[in-house]
Amino acid sequence: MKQQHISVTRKTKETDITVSLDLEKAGTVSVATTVPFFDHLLTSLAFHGGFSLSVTARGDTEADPHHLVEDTGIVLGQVLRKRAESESPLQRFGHAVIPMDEALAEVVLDVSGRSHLVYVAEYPQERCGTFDTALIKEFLLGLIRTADITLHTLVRYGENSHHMAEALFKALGKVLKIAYTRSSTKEIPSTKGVLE
Ligand SMILES: [Mn+2]
Repeated sequence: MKQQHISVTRKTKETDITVSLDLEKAGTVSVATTVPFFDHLLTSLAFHGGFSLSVTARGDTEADPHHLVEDTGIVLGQVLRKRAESESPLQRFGHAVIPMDEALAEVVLDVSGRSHLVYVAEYPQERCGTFDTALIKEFLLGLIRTADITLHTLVRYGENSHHMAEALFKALGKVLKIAYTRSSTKEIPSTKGVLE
């Protein structure tokens, strides 16, 4: 049964987050997390990935948006996990290299069934507006742990943290679209014949 539109809500004492994704339908992007630069990054992710994404997130951001950003990664990962289950076999692999002015970001994804993150980025400015660039890794860790994916994210260079982070999210959007598209073959893309 083809399940194109996937929605997950997760509520804890710290956050209340709903993520809805339709990878086949481009153009409907609505992101409201109460953290403006995070909204900007997630909007870029979906817009340049060419898919529909809705994110609403509320949480204990008064002191620090850490929980909210990490938990949004967790819920997006849960959505992607459902996508992998409903659309098997997937293309599985994706790769994108995206520039933004002086910055260059490369993202490589394997929907492997195993959680692994390689993250290389040295931001020259610690913050984009009020957003701490250290939270990007927390988002990615939340994502890979629940999606069960192998993700390599490399910001190769750049002089402006905003450009570097945005290039990374654009590349991630493109890669999600590629890897989570259903394969035209019926074969599971593994020599083991199974992805788990
Ligand atoms: Mn921007």
